Amino acid sequence: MIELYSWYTSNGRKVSIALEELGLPYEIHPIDITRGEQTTIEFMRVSPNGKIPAIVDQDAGGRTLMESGAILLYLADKIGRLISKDEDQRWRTIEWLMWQMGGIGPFLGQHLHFTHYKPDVSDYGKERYANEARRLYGVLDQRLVDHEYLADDYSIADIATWPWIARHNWQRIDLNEYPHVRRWYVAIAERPAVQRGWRVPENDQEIPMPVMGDEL
Ligand SMILES: N[C@@H](CCC(=O)N[C@@H](CS)C(=O)NCC(=O)O)C(=O)O
Repeated sequence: MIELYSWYTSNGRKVSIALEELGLPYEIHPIDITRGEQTTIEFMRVSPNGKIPAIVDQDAGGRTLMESGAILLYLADKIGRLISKDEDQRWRTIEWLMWQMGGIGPFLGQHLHFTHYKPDVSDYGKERYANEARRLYGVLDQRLVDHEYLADDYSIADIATWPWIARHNWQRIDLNEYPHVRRWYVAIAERPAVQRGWRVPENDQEIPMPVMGDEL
């Protein structure tokens, strides 16, 4: 049994989606980050950085893990799915997973901060992170021109990236400008495991769907 400490955010949803995809039994411990529950001593024993998501694997002697990228790799390796056994493909998956962890997550996070949450504090911040957000969407679109998924087969790299793209509305990004991202985004949104993972911990948010313009 995996114990999952999480909240319904882009980083949190990566892990609930992966657990649903892998069919691993888990118990959810909601950590309401809007009420500061991530800073309790009890939670920080599991996640010393004081951020969700984190897990405890009771089948592995109570092993704790923080950082969504590490958790996704751990879960994929534990079950032997969502990451290829082929060496080239395994490294391709890790490459795009790290691109998400170092690019999409931090920079779309800052972009959301300046554009969605605090639109009046800094024009410089707004412009800087909007430019980087558009650049990253362009990189993703380019990768998906001739790859169905980031590392060819659906993998933890897609699972890490998709919940951030699910906030395209808040990021004021029109997915019709990135047709390959839109195709990939919709395909993943339709997966039942993704829909289940989206609802963890229990919440009534709908998965945002792009306004469908011309089909590819
Ligand atoms: N690099 C971390 C980032 C985790 C993170 O930023 N989590 C956010 C929610 S999406 C959080 O816990 N925020 C609470 C806080 O910053 O106090 C990961 O990928 O796990």
